[in-house]
Amino acid sequence: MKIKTRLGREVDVNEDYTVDQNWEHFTDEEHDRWDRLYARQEGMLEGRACDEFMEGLHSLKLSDGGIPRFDELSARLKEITGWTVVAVPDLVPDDVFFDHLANRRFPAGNFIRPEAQLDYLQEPDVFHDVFGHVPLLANPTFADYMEAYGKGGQRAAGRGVLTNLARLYWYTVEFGLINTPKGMRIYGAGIVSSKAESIFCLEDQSPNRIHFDLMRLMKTDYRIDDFQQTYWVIDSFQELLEATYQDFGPLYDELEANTTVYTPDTVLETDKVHNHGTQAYANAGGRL
Ligand code: HBI
Ligand code: FE
Repeated sequence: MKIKTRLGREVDVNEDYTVDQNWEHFTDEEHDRWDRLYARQEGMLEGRACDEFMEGLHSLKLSDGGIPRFDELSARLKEITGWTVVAVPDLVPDDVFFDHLANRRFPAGNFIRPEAQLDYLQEPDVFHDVFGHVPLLANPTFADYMEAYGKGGQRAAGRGVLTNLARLYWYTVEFGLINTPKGMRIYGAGIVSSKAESIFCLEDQSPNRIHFDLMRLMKTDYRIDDFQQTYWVIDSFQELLEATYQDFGPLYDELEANTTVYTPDTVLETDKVHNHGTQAYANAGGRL
């Protein structure tokens, strides 16, 4: 079927919104851009990203020269955790996205950011999706969590609580931090694929760093246009997986009964706080 991407391009996609990666369509310049982004970020993440991420990055050979071939990458990943990577032109509808995750397929954007937007773009491109998301899919516990999220998404959509569940994805899969014996580390894909946020999230005094709390987090708004004002910290991927291995039905009942929404900078008495942020960055106008 034909769809229109958010950038207005018309493309032919399969029923599940996938396309052939058609690796040959990338230019030498685009492969070179991947290599430069990879080298820059790999250096940045030494001592900042968690070991599980770095192990996945290296075992999947994401720097074999240019943008990875999805067929080869999928073959490697499938051996480890049963996940595969499929190409999509753009953001896909929520139900389609959840169906892919529930079946251990990760949809990755089939384009790379333009040179002028090397540091920041809002659309998920192949660097964000593959460099950012795929390494942790080689970790068995995180791999199970992502599948559980896809299945949960299908149920949440039916109950009209997708906004709440989307916050869980955002604050963990995209922007999560993890406490390790070596110190606080990054695991969120939105951070590991961003040079500036890799430093900001760990070293800046502005943002809150608060211990992961499922209900608290599902009531908290997030920012899509700038660095986060709050990062949520887990102790282990097991903690994350266990939080999702429960019936969310009663949680959704409570969210319907109590519709409080916290702003992204809120700190409560009951929060387990690692860093009570100054919010100096956001108060100064952030990116603007
Ligand atoms: N589509 N390709 C793609 N990538 C995403 O991360 C994505 C998506 N569609 C929907 C979506 N994310 C979110 O709305 C869900 O997490 C709720
Ligand atoms: Fe993402």
